[in-house]
Amino acid sequence: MARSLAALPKAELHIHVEGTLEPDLAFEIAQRNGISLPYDSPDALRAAYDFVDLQSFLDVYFIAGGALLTLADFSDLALAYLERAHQDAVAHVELFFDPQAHVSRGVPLSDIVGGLSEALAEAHTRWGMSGSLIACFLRDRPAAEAMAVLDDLIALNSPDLVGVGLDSTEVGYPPALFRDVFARAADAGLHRVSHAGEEAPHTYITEALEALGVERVDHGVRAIDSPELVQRLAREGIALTMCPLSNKRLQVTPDLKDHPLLVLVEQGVKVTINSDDPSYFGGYIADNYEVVREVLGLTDEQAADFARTSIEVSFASPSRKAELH
Ligand code: ES4
Ligand code: ZN
Repeated sequence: MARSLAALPKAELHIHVEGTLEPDLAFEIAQRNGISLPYDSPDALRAAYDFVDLQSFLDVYFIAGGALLTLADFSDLALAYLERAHQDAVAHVELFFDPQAHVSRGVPLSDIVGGLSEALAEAHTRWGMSGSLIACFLRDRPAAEAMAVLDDLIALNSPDLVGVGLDSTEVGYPPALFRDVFARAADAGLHRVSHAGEEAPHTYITEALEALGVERVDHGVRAIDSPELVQRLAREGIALTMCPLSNKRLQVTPDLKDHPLLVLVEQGVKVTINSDDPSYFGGYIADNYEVVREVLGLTDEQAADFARTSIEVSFASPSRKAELH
């Protein structure tokens, strides 16, 4: 009898808070804000989830995220996710959020961060969960805009904000565009991660390491195409935060039998299993562990190793990591 994957204490390290917005909550929040979404109902929104690639998903993701306006919206959204994550024994979470998607609509940055922080504090009180925030810059928008948002984030001085990332449309927007932004983030003592090698080739992963100094790579699927890069990731202990259900739904690996995560582990790369945008991709973190077990044949020991790795490569404090190991 296989041990319950949901019960393994684990960290979630690749989770976009906007991607946890379930259609019912999107409609509830839109209604109380007097915003009309371009869908007739939660079911109609769900019916629009017929993604063929990253862009077709992002189009829906940014529309639904347009319902979010107030500090309470961000708090309610994050707490709903954290409660769901708690059911999957997530003991530590690093929440990605896209500040530009909201400040561009007039939402104050302090309300976004304030709402997310409120939910993290509540999850700590209720379940002893630890958590922090990683602000992701939209790579298809100008680096100067990201720099201005970074300055505002630094000025907020939130103890919850531990890092910056890079997400959204990948092809045509290479990491080096954000070299100066990430250098400033490093100067401010922030951790650095980046999506890379999801739809773009392995060269984007190498560029994220060299131009941005990232400590982890989000997705990194295409690393498998470069033996030199795989060796480097293993040697330097750069972890990949992988998301199998996302990769299937966005046709990055249409057949999960071809997902490289176990081969990468065999080559010595630190790999974690995460959910990315669970409202959109049909499963939360334990579902992602489960599909890897089903399709790639994970032993109990391998499953426990993924959970242990997630805690090890997290940005939790050394004392928190010791508690969770
Ligand atoms: C994302 Cl799956 C994925 N890739 C890139 N950017 C994103 N933002 C939210 N989900
Ligand atoms: Zn992602």
